[in-house]
Amino acid sequence: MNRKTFIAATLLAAFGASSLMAGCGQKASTPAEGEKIRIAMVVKSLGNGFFDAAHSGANEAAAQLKNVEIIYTGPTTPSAEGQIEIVNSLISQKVNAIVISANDPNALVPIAKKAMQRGIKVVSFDSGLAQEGRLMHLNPSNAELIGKKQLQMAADSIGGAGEIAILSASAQATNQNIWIDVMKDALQKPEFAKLKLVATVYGDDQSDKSYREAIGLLRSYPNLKAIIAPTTVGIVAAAKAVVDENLVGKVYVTGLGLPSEMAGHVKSGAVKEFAIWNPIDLGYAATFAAYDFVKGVPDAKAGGKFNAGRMGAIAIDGNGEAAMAEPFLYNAGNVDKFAKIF
Ligand code: RAM
Repeated sequence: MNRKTFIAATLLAAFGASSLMAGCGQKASTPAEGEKIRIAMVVKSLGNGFFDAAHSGANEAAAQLKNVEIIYTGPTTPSAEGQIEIVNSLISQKVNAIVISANDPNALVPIAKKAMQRGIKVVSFDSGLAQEGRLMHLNPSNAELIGKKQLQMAADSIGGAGEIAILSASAQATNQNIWIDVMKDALQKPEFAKLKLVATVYGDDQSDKSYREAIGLLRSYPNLKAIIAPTTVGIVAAAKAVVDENLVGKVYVTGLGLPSEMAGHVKSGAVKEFAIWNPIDLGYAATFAAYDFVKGVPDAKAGGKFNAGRMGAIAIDGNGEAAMAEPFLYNAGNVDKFAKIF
């Protein structure tokens, strides 16, 4: 080997080794002043209007924080496997933070831990990761409130008594399962004693599957009075099924929906009222939270707080959870006004 080829070979070996190291094991350090911060928002699935709204909130936060890039991503259908693959690739891309709405509280923990070991700040929002898989979880609101409000809306729609069914998102979704548990507990209480839960089915936050499941409920339970869909995808599909089966006025749909997607179904009469929090604010605040963790702000920890920009400071409890505002109720009186926003 002459001198030139020796130098080239040495350089190549050194480069190869360092790029290998970059790919596995090195810890991302706190970004220097002026360095671009890359925050990946990993949603349950793409094509869901709720997450599109959260994305616009993340972009708003990025514009205010300056020097922040949002990488918006998610699987095509809501599966933990799809999200694991995505997080793996975000680790190789060495993003600074991952803000995730998890399709499963536990299945994603090992990959989230791997990301954190590499210095990536992992924050869950909307649908949580188990505590050991994230630094913080941002709830849209109090779970108890969200669960009970949905039963209350169902009871209001059907005069307080009758058969009800739940059309949920995917069977492992952290957020929906927490709310369903709250509903099942509340059904044991005297105030909801006349509501009878006859079935819980899963539409996987896919319009076609949700629609088929809703049709199945309507045909299997002829005395059904209400369908509660604690998912913005499911509630639209259930309302369409009620209209298509000519059951408007006999079966009412309620749950969590986006005013922009629900206005027509309030007009058709399939839905009297539904609820939701502001998904734009949720994405906005989650992005601010991730930013504080990336910056190593001392208060950004369990028992502390984070700066949520135009929303002020938000407290983080001892379990690393934070919560935003109460869900808001929509009906014929206000749905058109909010339909213009989200
Ligand atoms: C769907 C998703 C999301 C949930 C909303 C209410 O868009 O399942 O996680 O928070 O509904």
